[in-house]
Amino acid sequence: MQTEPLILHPQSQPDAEALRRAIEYHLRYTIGKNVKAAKLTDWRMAVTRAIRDLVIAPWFETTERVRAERPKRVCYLSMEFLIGRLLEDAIDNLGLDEMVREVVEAFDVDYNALLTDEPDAALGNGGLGRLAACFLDSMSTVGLAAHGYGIRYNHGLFRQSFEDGWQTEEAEDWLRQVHPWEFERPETQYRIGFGGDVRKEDGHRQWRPEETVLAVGYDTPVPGWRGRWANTLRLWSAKAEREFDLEPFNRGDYMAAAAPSVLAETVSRVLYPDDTTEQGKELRLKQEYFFTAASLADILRRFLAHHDTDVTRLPEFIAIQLNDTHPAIAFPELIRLLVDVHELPFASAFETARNCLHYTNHTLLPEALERWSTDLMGRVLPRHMELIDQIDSHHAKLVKRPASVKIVDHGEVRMGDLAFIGARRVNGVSALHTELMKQTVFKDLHALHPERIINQTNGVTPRRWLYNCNPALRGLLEERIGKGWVTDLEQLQSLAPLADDGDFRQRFAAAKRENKLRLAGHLERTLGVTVDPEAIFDIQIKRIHEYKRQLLNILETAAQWNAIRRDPGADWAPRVKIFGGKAAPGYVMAKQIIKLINDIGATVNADPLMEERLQVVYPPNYNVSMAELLIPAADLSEQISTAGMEASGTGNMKLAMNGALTIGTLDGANIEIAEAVGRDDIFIFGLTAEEVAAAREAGYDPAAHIEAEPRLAEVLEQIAAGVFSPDDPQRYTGLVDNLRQNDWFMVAADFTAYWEAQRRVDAAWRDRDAWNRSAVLNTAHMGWFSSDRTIRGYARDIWQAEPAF
Ligand code: 26Q
Repeated sequence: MQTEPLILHPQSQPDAEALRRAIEYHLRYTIGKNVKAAKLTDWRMAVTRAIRDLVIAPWFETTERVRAERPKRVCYLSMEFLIGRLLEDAIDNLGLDEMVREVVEAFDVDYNALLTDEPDAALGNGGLGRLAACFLDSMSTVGLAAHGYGIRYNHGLFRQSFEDGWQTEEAEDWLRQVHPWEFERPETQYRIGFGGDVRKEDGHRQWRPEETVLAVGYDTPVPGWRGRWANTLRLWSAKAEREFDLEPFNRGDYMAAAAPSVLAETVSRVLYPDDTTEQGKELRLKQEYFFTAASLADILRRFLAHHDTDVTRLPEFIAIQLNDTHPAIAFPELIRLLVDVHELPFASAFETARNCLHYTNHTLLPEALERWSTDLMGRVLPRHMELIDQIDSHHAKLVKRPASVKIVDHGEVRMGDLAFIGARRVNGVSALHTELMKQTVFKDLHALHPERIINQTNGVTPRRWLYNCNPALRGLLEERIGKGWVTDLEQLQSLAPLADDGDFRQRFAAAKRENKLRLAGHLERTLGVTVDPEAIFDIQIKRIHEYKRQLLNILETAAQWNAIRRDPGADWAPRVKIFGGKAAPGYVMAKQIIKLINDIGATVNADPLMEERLQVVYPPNYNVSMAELLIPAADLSEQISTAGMEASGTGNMKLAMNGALTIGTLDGANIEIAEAVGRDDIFIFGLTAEEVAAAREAGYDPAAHIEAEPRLAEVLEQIAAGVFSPDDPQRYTGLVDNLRQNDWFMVAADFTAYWEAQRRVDAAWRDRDAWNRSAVLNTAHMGWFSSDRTIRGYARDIWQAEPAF
């Protein structure tokens, strides 16, 4: 047997025999198994190593090219990267899917099982983390010199299961097995300090931390399309300076012996599972500072080594993007490095830092805006607390600001204001969201700095979210419009005329059907649930949040159950309502909503009258991989947030791109999607953001709406009476009272409009050919929502960086 390591270049496609040898080589020498003894995971590891070898050459070439040409570098700092699986993505990227399948099957290994054996890298909560992952893909595909920086959590987002319909959480454990994509960089270590005090030494203020933790870098190559370019994702892991104490060990006190490493390593142990702020948690602040400080130290080291010794030139070579306020401590930290280490005057440090930094805002929800008490900040980061005060007064000197503008207020540091003041550009993530930023949370700051806020509407990577997850549609597209769309998604436009071609519509519908059957098979295997592929697959997948209004969806489902029972003979459009999503473990109302969906679902599903009419399915543990299965199978996409509250949404884009029709409010990027696909091919309903604000202003009262809508009144009475929870009739008293008396998210106000929009959906479904035409047009008009477009926008308007392609 030939046992040479395989080092192939993607531009010279490997042949099947070389690939076979490479896999066998890795199985033997990297994994230490022979063909007879190898288990599925061993095979997966061996295949992964063989594929990883293929991205090494482009990775090194990119590094060389960037060294030589010195383009401006982009550093994307994000507390979350919700990546999902990497193997299939890499194989598809390199164009090797058929060959790898063949080779793997020749070893008598199930290829699909091998791909799904990989655990998801779930280092994020939802939209913000997934956006960061799409951006990594796009930055490599358009050829930007970029680094992602984040945290290598030992435990990603928790695993969700349902016990008697209630959410329970279990620790996620993706690093139990070796993560075969990463390279540990033990030589890339930085010492990160916490606590202590600040002293004056030879005229300089110097921070003496009380505690230090090492940040160790782990690099994952991020290949762009066809391996033309590859950037790096560098994740930091916390390590103790002193692993372990011998003295207590010798005494037999093993716990005390291990204490130093247990404490230090806690910093990167687990992702906070809350997608709004979990206010005031000391460990969270330490995580934020830990990865931000390590990333800045890394950026500065590289700049000094390769560019210049004049740190004021940093902004010419480096653009740093802050993904929300989580890394906003970067502003005082960079000033600290420039003033305390490089001895720049404060004003010059302020300007230098500000010219490097850019901040993306992802939410207007007041409870999600980060604030830290000055006590905590002063205790954990005493020098930064001083600098924040100095930043605040310096800003006051620079502009004539009203008294309302201050970073430190009522004993709290407002991180949004800190990030705004420290950034050269601030961006929102959809047109509406950016407007609302100007009118609400950043009104005063916007008046002082009117050029600073700009919009960059989100996008999603068409590689993962169309090409890879939807092979059926991919095949059809390749046949009719070629492959150029994969890196130039606007080419989907040329599908538009085909919407009028009956044969094409049939083929498009057949691809959708294939995806629905694939999902049906999965639900059967994993849950034992049978779904009818002829029904409308009506899908709402996202974190469970009151503003996202899963409640509106499930209340309408219950109303439909009532209506069908009253008139089972009517011509009902059959539906399968599919929900997916996790609730933050401490979010009591969200967990109640999950239970209510499961309770109503159980009642509906047990009713023989609902057969072939209505069904509710809620598979547990929604994650990136499940999204890849659900999205291509969706007929209807639920995007029904209270207008003004969803910053953008990105699931809305993935679903429409895959030919689902949207039922949605005029919120976030839904507005831009509606403009792109046209009002005839989308179901828009409900209050606008302005109307929501006006209704609240006028003293909104849900009671009037409930009274005017007997369908809703009936459902609320049923829930309150325990119809769906006979084992505990009082279960939803609080939930129903809240809807009747308060209803901050305006479920009652939008219920009738939603019900009517759903009946328009039913009617549209009856003319299947017209539906299919709309579906084609949705895909055809979604090209603008590629994250390649978004990234080119950031490069042009924010970073002033030049993509290579
Ligand atoms: C902060 C501090 C402490 C604990 C948790 C957090 C935290 C973590 C995650 C706060 C917010 C998040 C995530 C926010 C998020 O995902 N926002 C979504 O961002 C998407 C990408 O821009 C948008 O499409 C969504 O509309 C927005 O909700």
